[in-house]
Amino acid sequence: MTGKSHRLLLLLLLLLPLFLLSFFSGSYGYSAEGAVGYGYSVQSIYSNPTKSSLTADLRLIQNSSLFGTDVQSLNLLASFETNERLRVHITDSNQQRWEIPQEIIPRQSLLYHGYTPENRLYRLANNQLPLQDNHSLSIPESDLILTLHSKPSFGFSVTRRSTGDVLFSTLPEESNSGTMLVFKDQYIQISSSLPADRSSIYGLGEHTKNTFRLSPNQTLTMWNADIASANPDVNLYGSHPFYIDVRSPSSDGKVPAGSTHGVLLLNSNGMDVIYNGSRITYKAIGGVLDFYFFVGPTPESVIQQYTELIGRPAPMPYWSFGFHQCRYGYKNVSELEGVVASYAKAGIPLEVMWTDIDYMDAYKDFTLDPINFPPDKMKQFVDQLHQNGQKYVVIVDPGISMNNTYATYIRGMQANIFIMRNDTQYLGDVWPGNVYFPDFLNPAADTFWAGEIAAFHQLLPVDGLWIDMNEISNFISSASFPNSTLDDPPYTINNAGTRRPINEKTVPATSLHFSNITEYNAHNMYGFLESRSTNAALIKARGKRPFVLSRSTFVGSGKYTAHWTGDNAATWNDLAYSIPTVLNFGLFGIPMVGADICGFSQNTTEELCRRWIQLGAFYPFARDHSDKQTIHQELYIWESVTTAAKKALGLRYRLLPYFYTLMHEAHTTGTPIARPLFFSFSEDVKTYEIDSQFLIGKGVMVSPVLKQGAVSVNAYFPAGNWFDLYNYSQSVSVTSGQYITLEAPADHINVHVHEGNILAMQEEAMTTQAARKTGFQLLVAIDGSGKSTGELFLDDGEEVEMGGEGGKWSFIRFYGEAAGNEVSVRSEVVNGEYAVSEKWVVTKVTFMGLKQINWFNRYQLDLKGVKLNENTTVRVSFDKKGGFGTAGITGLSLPLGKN
Ligand code: MIG
Repeated sequence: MTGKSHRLLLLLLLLLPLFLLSFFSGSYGYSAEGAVGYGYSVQSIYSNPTKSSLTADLRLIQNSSLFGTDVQSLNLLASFETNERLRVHITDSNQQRWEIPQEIIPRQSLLYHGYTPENRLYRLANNQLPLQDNHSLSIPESDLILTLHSKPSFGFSVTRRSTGDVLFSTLPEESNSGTMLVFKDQYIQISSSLPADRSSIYGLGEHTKNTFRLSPNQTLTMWNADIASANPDVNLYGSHPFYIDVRSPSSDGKVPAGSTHGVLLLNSNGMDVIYNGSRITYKAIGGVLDFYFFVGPTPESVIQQYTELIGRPAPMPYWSFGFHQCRYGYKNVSELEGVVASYAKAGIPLEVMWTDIDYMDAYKDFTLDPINFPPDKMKQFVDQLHQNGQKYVVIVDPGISMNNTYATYIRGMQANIFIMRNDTQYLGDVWPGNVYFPDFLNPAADTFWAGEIAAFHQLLPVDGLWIDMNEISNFISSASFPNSTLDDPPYTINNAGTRRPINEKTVPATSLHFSNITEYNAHNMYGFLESRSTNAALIKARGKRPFVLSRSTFVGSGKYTAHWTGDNAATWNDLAYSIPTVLNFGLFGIPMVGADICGFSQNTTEELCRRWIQLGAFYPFARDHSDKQTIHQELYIWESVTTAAKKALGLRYRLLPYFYTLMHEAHTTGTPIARPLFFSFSEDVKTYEIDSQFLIGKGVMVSPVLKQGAVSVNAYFPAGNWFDLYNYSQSVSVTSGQYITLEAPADHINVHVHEGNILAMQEEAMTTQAARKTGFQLLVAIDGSGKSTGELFLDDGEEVEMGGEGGKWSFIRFYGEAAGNEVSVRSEVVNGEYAVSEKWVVTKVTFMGLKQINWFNRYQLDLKGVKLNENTTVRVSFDKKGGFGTAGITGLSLPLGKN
């Protein structure tokens, strides 16, 4: 190549990004540059005999040149898979395309049969005008209606029957080619209009966002990447092409506030999702269109319906709800021992000690550094932790060091389970240097992985595994194959926010997995597959409920793993942004989630760390973690942090039975542990924008301080009476939603319980094991109508199944009532034997929210049916300000296992 052409090439390369930028900057306005597609016409429609599904043939209207050749004919299949779930699947009618394998996310198979001529609804005769009428699919049992439209070209809409609300509509606008269906091998575009003024959209991860509700004019890219979560608005470690749409009321009053549906595009390929308020546009670079619409109509029911499809969240062991301490850079066993001892000395509960890659010998998985973390000392250390009732978790990275003296590597080669490229193992570069990556699509890789984990567990009885770098993260970027449209696809997704090539710092798209599945297609699923494999391996090795923490996730990962939000920074913004991310993962079916408490990168400060542990104490997953170059940030380092941590974690530990019961609820129904306010108060449209507060379960609201220097917090209180969990006689009562300024001195975080809830709490302790031995205390917050309810799930905390058949567990429902001069709480027990055998008892009952009745007169108290003993005391107090009475009865010993 001559110098001149070199320069020309360089110039072109420099101009290309500019060109691309200008090209894609409009969210869907391609008209100036030429159409990206001209849409499809509807050729025929068949309904199946049961009338719960239909198929349609679509034919391309006109070829377009951008992003490759158009697929000429498409087949659409729509079906009501359940009364709550409508699926719309569109693919090439002549050729099999990549779809997520059934064994990865099991789902109903597509029924492309039974569509006989008698069932033909419509057929376009030769040279006829396109279909004039719209054709609908509906079943009486479902509130969803699907309508196929044909003008100006094919589109479909999904409507809620009961309200007439259009939920999703891909009807193209004639003047706007960005709204046409485009279906090419490597570019699929579909766009739905949205009622901008009534739609609140949440989800579409993984991204760090400064708000939980998505604000208009943004591109949400999905391509798993090792990009620090401290970077807002760019694609991060996981991909979740799922959103929920919470609707505000329609002006005609037909749509009630909070009417919610969910939309999943089940597609593992890289994509951009463009949201601009009145439109959502998908641009996927492969796969098929496989939409699932979840009818709701509540936020909670949408997530139940979503997780019914993708898999319910894995049960997490009881201990994992304790506090975790980690750091990148712990030097040796003695340092670990020192940290554990310092926590004990400071009186801060520490449940789980962690170690990052430092423990390994030259960063080789399943090895121990012989000098700093030698096997004998490590074994002693872990045994000691176990004797203390504490746990130990270590990190494992996917890259296996390419090293002929390394047994794991040799076994991996023998099993032939590494990802390939160009007929040889793909060579990446991560911590150990040269590495090969296990291909978790290969069943033999599961066997290999299970073997390695079992052997390591023999060496060191770890309690869980932390799987990092599984995007896959790679320190090098390998060159593209010449003219490969996989390595360099025609449409460039907005990777890293800079349209960086998809191959950068990962395994190249032309790499091959088991049965020749390309990395191009499987990329976003790697972390999911590793989680699944690790989960199974831990069950095999330990025979107990596994704990896996994965950085990379995909649709359905919650079935196998917990998640942390990755590399945040020790900044006040990162503190605040952790709430939207935690809430999003609840929507994604991964309820066990938390951010690195006190911040990962950059030096934290005493004040930030103090506020962070106050918030972090209420993350479902509560772990302090920091980067190697930063100052230490264990909670005992600063006195004020110690004090705040004890207070916040103290309440968390008292709430452990509540967290664990929520875990059970999440596992059985999918409902998140940490929830946005609108999950309980969807009729209150003001809650749709709240993301500096959240709920634990139905009725515990956390209102953290997120601003430097603040000693008060302006917290939103939905209607009703709220009781301060640190001071039961303090209540906030609002007849409609309202902001209230609360005091938040250095050591304090505001946590309130809403009327109508019963919390089964225990006492605080240094470990979850010790806390589980304390008496139960029922906190009964009576609501305006004199009622309240609560639940409690109990098992040993680590049997593999949670609440399974024949398992050793108890489930208790509590019902509180206040009427006239009487208050009561009673329980209904399922499987009471287990709780009885554990001798769990209620030692205290506190009623809150009692109306002004004659509580002053102690002598009128008659504890009907309550067996008193000499320890029983009754304390009744009345909060004159709020006008509510509190009655506490202590010294009880009521067996939990009995009604
Ligand atoms: O290249 O293992 O997100 O939590 O401390 C960085 C070292 C690798 C990234 C993880 C972080 C962890 C770090 N890891």
